[in-house]
Amino acid sequence: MKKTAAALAAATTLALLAPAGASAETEVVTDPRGDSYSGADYEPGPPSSSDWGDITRVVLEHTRQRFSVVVRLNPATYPPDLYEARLDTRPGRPGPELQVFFGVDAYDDDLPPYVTLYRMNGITEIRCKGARSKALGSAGGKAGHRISIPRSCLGNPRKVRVKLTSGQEHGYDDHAPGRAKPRWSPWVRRG
Ligand SMILES: [Ca+2]
Repeated sequence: MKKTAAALAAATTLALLAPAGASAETEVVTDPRGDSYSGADYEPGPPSSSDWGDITRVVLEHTRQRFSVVVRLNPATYPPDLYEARLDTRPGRPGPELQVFFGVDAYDDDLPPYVTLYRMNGITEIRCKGARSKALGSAGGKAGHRISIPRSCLGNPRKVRVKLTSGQEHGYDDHAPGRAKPRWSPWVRRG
């Protein structure tokens, strides 16, 4: 018994001594307040500001078992109809491999929050048992949203980066990171 406790203490000490950057598993993306656009941005002309889906912060967490995305919204804006996350899981290959849609049903917020995964062809859905979706705050995700996906559904990648967009059926609201165009987050290694 004593031996187990000593081993545990040693392991804890080693974990505490490990350099912080060696097994980075969390990345935080901050995005400006007040930079969400109306869906009319597809029209020519300067973008107009929107009261919808203004992302302020995204936390990406990559553990041995799961990959999670936590989105925080500017509380002065309404939750978007949906979020789209493009996931790049293969550093050696151009472009994202996966497209993930999540959020709360725009017409029936009594339905449970959803998360669906597709290959980047936009057609093939990846069945993912164990993917979780949760609206944060009241009023259908007023504070933001959290999804958590088993790594096995992503092909057990060593690292992942994300382009996140909030939007409506007719257009996008906000990108994080990125303003007029989405940009990639930093790579998030498996912890
Ligand atoms: Ca924003």
